[in-house]
Amino acid sequence: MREWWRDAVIYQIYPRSFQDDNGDGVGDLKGITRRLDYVASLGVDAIWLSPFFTSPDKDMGYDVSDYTSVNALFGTIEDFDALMAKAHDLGLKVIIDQVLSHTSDQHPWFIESRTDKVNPKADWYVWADPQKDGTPPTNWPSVFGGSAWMFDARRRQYYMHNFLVSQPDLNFHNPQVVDALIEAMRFWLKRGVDGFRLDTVNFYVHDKKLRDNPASNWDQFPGNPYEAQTHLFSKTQPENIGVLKRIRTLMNEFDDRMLIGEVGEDGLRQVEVMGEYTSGGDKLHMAYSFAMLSHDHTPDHFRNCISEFLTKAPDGWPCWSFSNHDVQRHVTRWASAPELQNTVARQAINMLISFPGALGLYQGEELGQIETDIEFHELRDLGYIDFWPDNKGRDGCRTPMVWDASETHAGFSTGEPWLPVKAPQITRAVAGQETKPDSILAAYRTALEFRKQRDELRYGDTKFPSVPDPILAVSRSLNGTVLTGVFNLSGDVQIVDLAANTKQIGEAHGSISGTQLTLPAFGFAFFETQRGLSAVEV
Ligand code: TEU
Repeated sequence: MREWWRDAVIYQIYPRSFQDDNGDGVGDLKGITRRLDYVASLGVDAIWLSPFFTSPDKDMGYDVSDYTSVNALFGTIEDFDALMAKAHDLGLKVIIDQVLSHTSDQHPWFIESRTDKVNPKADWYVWADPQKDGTPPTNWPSVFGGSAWMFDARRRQYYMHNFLVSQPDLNFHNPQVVDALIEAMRFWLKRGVDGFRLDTVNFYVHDKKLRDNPASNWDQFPGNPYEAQTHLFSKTQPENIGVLKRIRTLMNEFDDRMLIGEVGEDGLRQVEVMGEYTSGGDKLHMAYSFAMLSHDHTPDHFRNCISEFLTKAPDGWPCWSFSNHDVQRHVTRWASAPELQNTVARQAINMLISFPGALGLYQGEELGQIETDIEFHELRDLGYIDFWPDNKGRDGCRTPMVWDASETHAGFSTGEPWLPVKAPQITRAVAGQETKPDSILAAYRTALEFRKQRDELRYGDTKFPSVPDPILAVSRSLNGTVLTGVFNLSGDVQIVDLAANTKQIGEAHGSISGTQLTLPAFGFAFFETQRGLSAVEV
C-alpha cells in the first residue's frame, strides 16, 4: 500500500476568504465546514488550512501568538473539531499550517523574552548586541525589505526577524524552544490532524556564529534585495536537519501522519534543498515547491524543476503547485492576453496532473480565477508595503471566494468583506460554472478524475520526450503503457508530429489529422502508446 500523501491532490483553503458564516466579513471555520461538500466534489484528497490560530494578524495569521488556540475571528476549537469530523466523513485528510520559525511579537514567550537578558525565556529568540557603532549585528536582510534586525530599547539588543518586525525569529539552537514547539504540534496530532504544512521550514536555524552574508549584487535588485542572495546565513543551516528529524520522530508516534515543508530558495538550490529535506525517510515526507509559482512558463523551466528533483533526490518527494496565497494567480501570470485566460486555466490543470508527485491547488483556481486589482486604500498585506506600487503585495490573490452572483458579496458574506469582491471575479462564480459542462470547474473535475483513473499519472516513471520549443511533452510509464501529455506553452498555433501507433485519450484542446497534431494557443492533448514507445516523433 502506498502512503496516502504520495499522490494526494491538496486543496489549500485560506480561511479568511473562503466562506463567512457569521456575517463579520471575514471567513470562518463554520463557513469552511459548510462548503466541504463542494471541496470533496472536486475530487481532491486533502485540505490544507492556512493559519487559524490566535494572532494579531499583522501577517494574516502567519504571526501566531498562541499555537494551541483558535483565533476568535475564525471560531472555536469545537468548530475546528466539527470541521475535521466532516472532512474525515467526506474522506478528506486535514493538513494544518504550523508557523514555527517565528512567533508574533505578542506571543507571551516574546513578551517575556524581551523584558531583560536573564529571564527564563531570554534565549528563546535570536538576540545579539549591536556592533560598536550601534549598527545591527550582521548584514542579514529581511524577506520583506530592510534589515533582519530590530533594536529593542529595553534589552538594548537587536532581535532577528526574517519576515516582519512583528515576527521575531525563535532561537532553534535552544532545545527548550524545539521541545515547546513539539508539544504544540502534539496537541493537534492528538486532535486528529493528518499532517502539517511547515511554514518557511528552511528558516528555522540561523548561523550561530552570526557571520555576515557574502557581499553581493544587492543594488541590482531594487524591488527586493533579498532575491539577490542565494546562500544566506540567516536560513538553510546544516543544523536544521536535526530539527526536522525531531519533528519526524514525533510524527512517527502517530499513524499515517505527514509533514510537508515549504522550502523557499532561489533557482536550482530550491530543488537541492527539497531533495535534502525529503530523502532518507527520517525528515520531511515531502516538500512544497516554490519553483512553479514563478512567471517562467517555458518548457525548459518545468522540465528542469522536475528532472533536477528526480535526479538529485530519487528517494525524496515533491509537491508541485502553480498558485497560493503569496503569489499572483497563475492565470494572470501566464496568460499573455485576457482572451487566453480560460485556455491557460484549462491547460494548467491538465499539465499539473501530468507531473510526478503530490499536487497543490489554491482555492478559486478551479474557477480559472484571475488576480484582483487592488487599490492602495484597499491594501491589507503589510509585507510588501515598502515596495508599492512596483509590488502590490499579496491581497490580489487573497480576495474572497466567489460562490454565486447574489447580493451578498458573491455568497461570501452578508457583511462587508475584509478584501473587496469585484465584478471580474464574480463572473467566475461557482454557481454559474456548475451548470456548464464546458466550464473551467468541469475541466478541473474531469482532469482530477482522469488522474485517478490512470495509475500511470500517479505512479508512473517520468520522461520528457525531446520536442522543440515551445512544446512540453511529459511521459509517464507503468507496466508497459506510456501515457504522454503534450502541451503548447505559447500563444501561437503549433504542429506536432505523432508516432504512427499512437492512441489519443482523455481531454484535449487541439485536433489530429493523420499523424499531425495541431495545438492552438495553450492547447494540449494526451496519448497512449505501448512498450515504451514515444507518442511524439523526435
Ligand atoms: O511564505 C514564505 C515567503 O515569504 C517566501 O515566499 C519567501 O519570499 C521566500 O522563501 C524567499 O526565498 C510563508 C507564508 O506562506 C507567507 O504567507 C508568510 O508571510 C511568510 O511565510 C512568513 O510567515
